[in-house]
Amino acid sequence: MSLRPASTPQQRADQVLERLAELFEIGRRAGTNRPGLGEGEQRAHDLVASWMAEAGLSVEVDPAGNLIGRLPGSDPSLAEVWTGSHLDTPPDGGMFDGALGVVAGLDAAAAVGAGSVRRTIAVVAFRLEEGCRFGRGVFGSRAMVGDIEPDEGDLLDADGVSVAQAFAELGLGRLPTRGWADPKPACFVETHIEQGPALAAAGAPLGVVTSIAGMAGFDVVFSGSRGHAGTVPMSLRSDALGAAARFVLAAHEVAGSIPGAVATVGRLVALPGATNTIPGRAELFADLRAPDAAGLDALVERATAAAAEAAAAASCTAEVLLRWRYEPVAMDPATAAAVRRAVAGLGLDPVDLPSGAGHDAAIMATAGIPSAMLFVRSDAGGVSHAPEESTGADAIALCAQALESALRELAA
Ligand code: HGY
Ligand code: MN
Ligand code: MN
Repeated sequence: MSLRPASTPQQRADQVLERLAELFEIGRRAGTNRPGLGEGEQRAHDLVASWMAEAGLSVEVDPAGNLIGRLPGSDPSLAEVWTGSHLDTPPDGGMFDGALGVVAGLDAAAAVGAGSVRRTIAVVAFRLEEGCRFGRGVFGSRAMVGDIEPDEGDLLDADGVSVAQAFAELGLGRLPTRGWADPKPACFVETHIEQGPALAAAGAPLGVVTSIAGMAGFDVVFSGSRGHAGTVPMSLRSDALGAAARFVLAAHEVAGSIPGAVATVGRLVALPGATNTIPGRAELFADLRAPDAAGLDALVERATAAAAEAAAAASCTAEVLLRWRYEPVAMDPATAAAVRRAVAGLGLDPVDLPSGAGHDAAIMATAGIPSAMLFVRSDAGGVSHAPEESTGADAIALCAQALESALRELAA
């Protein structure tokens, strides 16, 4: 959809929503399917690159395949102001997760206009933010700040395709081995749908993020004894799925006992997967999160102990493999204050809130780039990572204006 010169807040909101709807149709089934480093993400990058070019931004694809559109400021010697998010999605994802931050960022940059502020404004679409395809995400932002593990290219998806292979198949060459966010941007502002119920409960269309939760991801393998479903007495079984089931419930209980902590097992495989065979092996991935470091430590420690206890109770063994861990990180007070002023400038009471979801902003902040997040109210009970994810045109219109004024102040 070509760029109409949208001027009124409503016209801008309409254009943002039209673009999000166009992106939503890429890989559309119940929701949108744009797995990171996949064909759908690439189509989204190509579409947004065309919108950036139409808006007069210079377009670059960096060594990690991140898309960066730049609106020149009047003083190119100054560190840039960055905004953006990601364009990949979980399976059957919603219209707004990630894409809102990129499309609203482009809208706000275009509203600011070239040369009207001193600092160049860059709109960034980070590659492979979602961890669901390869078991680890925030790839583009981590690559940019030099935080890619040496063996990360070997991570496989469910079809046995590696990160390195998917990266090469998109024509992106070889995985980058060192960071390049140098000179570092002056700051980064990520706009994102809240993905929770807090803003709707507060009757607020916009929120300002205070901090982003810490999280740890584990592969857990339970090993028992495969056997005939009909001939092995219950007292003699080592049922690996039985151990895994105990672990899942124990992990939920541990998380429920730690303030703000959550534990999710979204993928569990019982092998050999035959209906009349006792599973000798069960493989699962545990996603553990907590708002603070002490909570995360307690959650990881107690969930790890729960795996051993669950295995022993089912006469099995457990192997717990840490795949990644990101510490909780605070948003930069000065950058967040600019976002808060922009929200207040619309006559709204800025609502401060933490983020339970992970974001590229966490990687940027941890790398020392002053970062902030503007949250947009989620409707439908805050549902996300699902086709029902939604917000209202009112919140989009206010988000566009708030982001524009925050960028004007930060890039002045
Ligand atoms: O998992 C997350 O929090 C984000 O959606 N990648
Ligand atoms: Mn997500
Ligand atoms: Mn996201």
